[in-house]
Parts: sequence; C-alpha cells; structure tokens
Amino acid sequence: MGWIQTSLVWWWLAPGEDAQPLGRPICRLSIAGNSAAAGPWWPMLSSLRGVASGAIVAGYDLLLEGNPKGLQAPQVLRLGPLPASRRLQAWLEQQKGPQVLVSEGDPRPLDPLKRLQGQWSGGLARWPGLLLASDGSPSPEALALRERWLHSDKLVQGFLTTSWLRPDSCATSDHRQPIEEPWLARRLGQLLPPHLAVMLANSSPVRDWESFGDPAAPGRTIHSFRGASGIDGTLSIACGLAEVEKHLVLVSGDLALQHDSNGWLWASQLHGRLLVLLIDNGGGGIFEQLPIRPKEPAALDFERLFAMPQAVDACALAAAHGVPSREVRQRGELAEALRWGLAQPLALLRVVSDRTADAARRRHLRTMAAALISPP
Ligand SMILES: Cc1ncc(C[n+]2csc(CCOP(=O)(O)OP(=O)(O)O)c2C)c(N)n1
Ligand SMILES: [Mg+2]
Repeated sequence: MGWIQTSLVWWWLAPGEDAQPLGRPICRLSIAGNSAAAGPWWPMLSSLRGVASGAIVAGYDLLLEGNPKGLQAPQVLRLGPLPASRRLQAWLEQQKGPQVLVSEGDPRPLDPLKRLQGQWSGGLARWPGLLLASDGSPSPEALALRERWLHSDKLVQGFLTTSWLRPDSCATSDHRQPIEEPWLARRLGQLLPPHLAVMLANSSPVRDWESFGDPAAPGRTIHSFRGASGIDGTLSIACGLAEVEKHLVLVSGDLALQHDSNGWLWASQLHGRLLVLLIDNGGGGIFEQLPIRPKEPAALDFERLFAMPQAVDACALAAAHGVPSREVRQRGELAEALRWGLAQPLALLRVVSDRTADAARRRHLRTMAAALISPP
C-alpha cells in the first residue's frame, strides 16, 4: 500500500474494461515523481518481508497503536485485500482523502470498510494512472510525510531488534527464557530457510507475523486464509498447500489445529512435506487480546466460554496419524528443533507458551512503540 501526494499532475481513472464502477470517473489522485529516476518516494505500508526497499514501513500495526498525529495521509492507494491489522483498518476508516484499490485480476469487491472511491482489478502495471508519464517532483509535504513514517518505523524496528528481542543473543539467560509468541513470530522468519513457504493460521499467528515479523528476514511466500469462519480447515488447507509448494511450514494455534486434526489423514496421499509448528498456549490466546476478560472472575467464566483450553495431547494425536513430534519450551531449543522438523516428510513441533503472559508482552511492546513515536 502506498499513497501519493502532490498537485502537479492530476487525472482520473478512466473507465476501462475492468474498472468498477463502469461509466464514470471513480476518483482523482494527484501523482508526481513517478519516473524511475525519482524512485519510490511515497511510503509503502506492507507486511512483505525480505524486500530490499528503503520505502517500506513494516511496523505499521505498531505505529498506529496510539493513532499518532502526523501520519495522516491525504490520499491512499491500496493494493490488494486488506491485511489483518485492526489498527490499520481503523486508521483507513479515519482518513479523509480519496482511497483507490488496485487488485491483480481479482474482481471481487475487496473493501469491507466501504471506504473506496473505486477499485481497479486490472493490475498495477495496467492501472491507467501509472501508465501516464510525469516529470513532476514530489511536494515538500509529501516528502515530509514519507520521512515521518519511515523515521517512526526505524525507531520501532530498532527497539524490537536491540532492546527486547535480541534475535542473535546466545546468552544462556536468553536461551533458557520461555517462548513468547511475538518473539516466535520474529525469530521464525529469521530462522526458516529463504523461500520456504509458510502458512499462518488464525488468529494470533497471522497477526503476530504482521506486527512483529522482522522486515530484514528472508523473503518467502506466505499463505493465510479466512476459511468459512476463521479456524476451520486449517490443517487440510496446509496439506493442499504443501502439495503445491512441495514443502511448507504451518504455524497454527492449538484450537485451530485440533479443529481440523483430521487433516493429517491426507498424509497417506501427500507428496509435499509439511512441518506443523503448533503454538500450544492452552486455548484461544486471541481472546486474551480483547478487552473481555472480566475483573471479577465470577462475572463470566472466561476460561470456559472464550479460552476453552483442551485436554488433548497434540503429540499423541499426531502420533495416531503416524506423524512424529518434538516439544519446544525454551528459546534456545527452537533452531535445532526446526532443523529436525524440516528434515522430516511430516512432523509436528509443539511450541509451548503462556497465552496470558504473551498477551501482556504484546501490550507492553505496543505501549513502548507508541511512546517511542509519540513521546508524552
Ligand atoms: C470454525 C470457527 N469456530 C470458532 C471460531 C472463533 N475463534 C476465532 S479464533 C479462536 C481461537 C483460536 O485458538 P487457537 O487456534 O489456539 O489460536 P490462538 O487464539 O491461541 O492464537 C476461535 C475459537 C472461528 N473463527 N472459526
Ligand atoms: Mg491457542
């Protein structure tokens, strides 16, 4: 996603064969400095990793935590469907200027926010706007806006790398620390071999990857999905993707995996290799991240109604399908366990974490990030 701002060149999206709605101009955006020489001068909010571009803002979900002033965009160009970030969605809803969405051949309406002036499904390369040449240059306001976003992201990524997550630390104390889900999201991206495809299940795995994934981690294909309701069909979809990708890592929560543990029945027909990395945090950790846990325990049985921890032994369940498994409880065990798991045709790594502590850690990181970019 990027946005573009100046008043040097104006045009509107002419209705073409793929333009929606047909028959009338759908929006006007102002663009300049779009030539190769000018380079990508507008900030791009993106969950892509491993992209060598100084213009990508990877930490948008953390940056938008406190809804900081100074990051408002006069215009927004959206590329493809929305990411998972609720903060990004709330921010997009607040932006006052025009928003246009360009998709790569996907004609479905891709804006649940209903905030678009128009959608073009003919792809970015064919988007009429980008085909027009412009010899204008970006306005000082546009450059300042880009600088504010990039500077804020640099602060936040620097904090994650050096002050807390310390991915390369070999210190014994760090090695023995329990696994926390934000740490896992960042570390996994770094440890998994480049180009190895990953599928991220609902709900926390896909959100943590988006929020805490290392922008400098190697590039790879990431799959995610909504299913019919969210967590259904997770393992079966991963098996299908493993068949296509040849080798895949599924990162799944415990409830999502159990919901579709029958998926391992595909094992007898599967040619692709599938490593399941199960984050076993004892139930639905996503609900710990919503403001619904009552202060008074008697008011609502949060554990029974929302978290729903299950007593099923995931390793025994895997073994029943002929899938070998290992457990990971400390940070220092992860790299070796991954080496083992990736060498198997099918395997389960049960990574144990504490959903309540992990929710507190996420809150802490978000608070720190907000304080960094909008000091009190
Ligand atoms: C089929 C279906 N049933 C229920 C839900 C509601 N739901 C959303 S997330 C979630 C919990 C998922 O738990 P887990 O897989 O352990 O992941 P975590 O929240 O711990 O990351 C539930 C029950 C859903 N999205 N889809
Ligand atoms: Mg869970």
